[in-house]
Amino acid sequence: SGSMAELEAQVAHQLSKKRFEHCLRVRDYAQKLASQNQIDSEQAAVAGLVHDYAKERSDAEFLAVIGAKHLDPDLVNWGNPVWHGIVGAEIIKDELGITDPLILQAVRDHTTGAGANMSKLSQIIFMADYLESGRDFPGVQTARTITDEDLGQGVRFQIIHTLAYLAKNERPIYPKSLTTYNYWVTQ
Ligand code: DGI
Ligand code: FE
Ligand code: FE
Ligand code: FE
Repeated sequence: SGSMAELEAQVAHQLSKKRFEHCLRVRDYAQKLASQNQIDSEQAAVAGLVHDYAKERSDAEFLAVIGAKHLDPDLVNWGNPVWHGIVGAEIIKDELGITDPLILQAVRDHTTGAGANMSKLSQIIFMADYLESGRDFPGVQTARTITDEDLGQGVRFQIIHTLAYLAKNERPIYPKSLTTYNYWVTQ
């Protein structure tokens, strides 16, 4: 076990073709951002490839893992968008044997960020998920340019726009997303 090809096959087996291809594009974009930011390309590749590994699991499975691993009890009040990274990291650890704490934390942080506590690898996966070559939203090219200039300014751009989107659509905002906004908005 342990080769990139084997990991790729394991991820492919758990996801729709469409979501697997997104994971391959996130891996590629994460490697590009890693080289621009002097971060280990292999860690970025693995984290990017596996970041959505648990996205297609049932709510029942996430709830079981929250209980079995004694994760924050408030997590039961959220849903797949919040669970697939934070709870998904536990599933990745158990099923894929990934133990690198930086990789697991980057998976946990990939949807909501983590305020002041984001490693460069977490920032890279957060941005690669948003900017991978298949993404096409108004402003994506601006966001890519900003992120090429300054990774942290990319994180700032994304969290500002995501929070505005969630509020406009009357979606609940996970506290960690707010913490990320409050930290990065002043950067
Ligand atoms: O898994 P992906 O679709 O590739 O992307 P993602 O993990 O960044 O985001 C998944 C979804 O989570 C996306 O529709 C936006 C949503 N999201 C991000 N932050 C929050 C959130 N949803 C809620 N309810 N609250 C949040 O704070
Ligand atoms: Fe995701
Ligand atoms: Fe994201
Ligand atoms: Fe993703």
